[in-house]
Amino acid sequence: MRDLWLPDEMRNAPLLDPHAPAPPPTKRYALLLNPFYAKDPHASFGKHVLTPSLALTSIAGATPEGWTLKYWDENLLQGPPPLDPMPQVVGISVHLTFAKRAYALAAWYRARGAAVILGGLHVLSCPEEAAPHADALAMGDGVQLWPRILADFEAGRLDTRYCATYETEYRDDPAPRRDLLPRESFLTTTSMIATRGCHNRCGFCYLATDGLRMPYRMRDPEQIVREFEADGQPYGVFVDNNLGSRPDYLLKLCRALRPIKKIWSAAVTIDVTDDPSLIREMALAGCTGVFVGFESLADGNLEAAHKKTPRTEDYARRVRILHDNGIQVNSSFVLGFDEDRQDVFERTAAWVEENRVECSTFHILTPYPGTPLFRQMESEGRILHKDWDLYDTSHVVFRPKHMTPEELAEGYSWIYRRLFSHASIWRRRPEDLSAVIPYLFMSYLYKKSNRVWHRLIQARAVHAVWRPLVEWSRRRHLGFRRRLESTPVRLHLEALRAPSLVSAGV
Ligand code: B12
Ligand code: SF4
Repeated sequence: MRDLWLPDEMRNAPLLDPHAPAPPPTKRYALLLNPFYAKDPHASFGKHVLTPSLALTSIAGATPEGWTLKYWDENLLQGPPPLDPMPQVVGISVHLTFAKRAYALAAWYRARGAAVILGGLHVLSCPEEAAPHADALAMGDGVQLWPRILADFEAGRLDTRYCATYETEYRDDPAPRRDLLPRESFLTTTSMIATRGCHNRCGFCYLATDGLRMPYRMRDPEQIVREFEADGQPYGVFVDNNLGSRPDYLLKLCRALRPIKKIWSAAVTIDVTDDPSLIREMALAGCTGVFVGFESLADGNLEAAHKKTPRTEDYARRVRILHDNGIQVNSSFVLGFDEDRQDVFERTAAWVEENRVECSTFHILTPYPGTPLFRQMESEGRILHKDWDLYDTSHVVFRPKHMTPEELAEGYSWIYRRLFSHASIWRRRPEDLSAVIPYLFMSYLYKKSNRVWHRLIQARAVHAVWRPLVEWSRRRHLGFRRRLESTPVRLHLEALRAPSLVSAGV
């Protein structure tokens, strides 16, 4: 595979000095940590700083009064997390790809007298592995558990495991504490989540993990509007697994968002286009881009993964419905399914270009522990190793059926090179000439500027540089909306296309 530029700070976590001195823990002071993970040099380094995860800010919202909190995300390249003042409790979010780092951080703080609580997806999938590294595990919804954990800690009766389901009334959850985030480090701090769960249960998705019960839950649209307004940003990102799982809910949400005149993007499945009038409502509510998990262009792969989705031959028409409403598409594909042969890379790239899909994200098929896919691969003896650091969807960790692991890795590298190339960016430019310049601008800034991203992140200048561009996109979108409102619903709207942040992969 070709050697791509990856500076040391993005490849290796900051050093944790084993001898670093620390004062005694400060009472009722908790540190919330998002651990480092190595970045994929094929993709944009901007990805992490577009919008933060809501895991820690959500539990922060549920913190009992009297506690002081600090938020630290190691991926913002500001060095190791602080030891002074020394927290009494450290809460760490654990995903598969940074589990090892989370355990190292846990050991560092425990050695200095802090109690460590581990929570997050990986703790739920692999509790036995995580347990020795923590004073307590939070399994499942941390918003329910965090106040209980802190209360038990204060009372000196901390348990080793706390389990929660996702079955409480979602509307009763407090709003996430976005005020704790370093605003200057993210393009937007307004990550939002309106729903939890998904109507699908694809065999490769973490939602299919054994024992994970995540029924579909929704917040009131008015709560979302209030959160969006309160954070004061022009652009928000919905981090829901699938904002379109319940079209009736999405319609209500769009109607509530429309008056605030902000722009947003969200992940949806392509069946959201079953009703084109819903897509128009999304556009009128400020949606400028969607992230769509197409996963594969082979129906057999999707059937084997149990993904309920329209036939792949209909994907192009559906992309057009989104485009006609000024909504740009970031298409997400998984490579290495059992029907994929060596031509999958070329065919997928050609489809993306032919349909002028503005941005694409690729993932090497990765069997997450606890999922049906993992069980299948393990029973077939196809798992190559269990080094979770490499389960990041940019490394091959299983033996593909019709390729060698090396061929899959090279194909993944090739397709990113091709889609991030000058020629491909140009081929996919919008048909509407007035949208070409903004599209090119955003594409180059996102896809071809990793050296710039590296500097911006280190200098904490991401927000300052992007904010004017985001505001400009919002204004252009408002102009587009006015024209859309005055256009009969069934008219072909191609000429009205507005640029969006999705051309930048947002
Ligand atoms: C935002 C996001 C990102 C952001 C930020 C990631 C980050 N770590 O900071 C970006 C874009 C950078 C990103 C990148 C990637 N991501 Co991502 N991402 C998400 C997304 C869309 C939202 C996360 C979120 O905010 N959820 C909402 C919060 C409230 O829910 P939660 O995280 O489950 O947290 C709750 C509990 O788990 C618990 N909890 C969590 N932490 C803690 C800690 C404590 C102390 C306690 C008490 C409780 C607790 O309480 C929380 C409240 O209920 C999720 C999908 C999703 N909707 O969850 C995928 C998801 C987490 N990502 C995923 C993947 C695969 C990736 C990538 C590997 C993909 C890629 N190749 O680029 C990379 C690698 C990054 C990495 N290693 O994390 C997978 C993870 C699968 C797994 N088994 O680990 C997910 C689940 C998507 C999916 N459906 O497959 N991602
Ligand atoms: S549609 Fe997406 S979020 Fe839903 S189960 Fe499948 S992969 Fe997971």
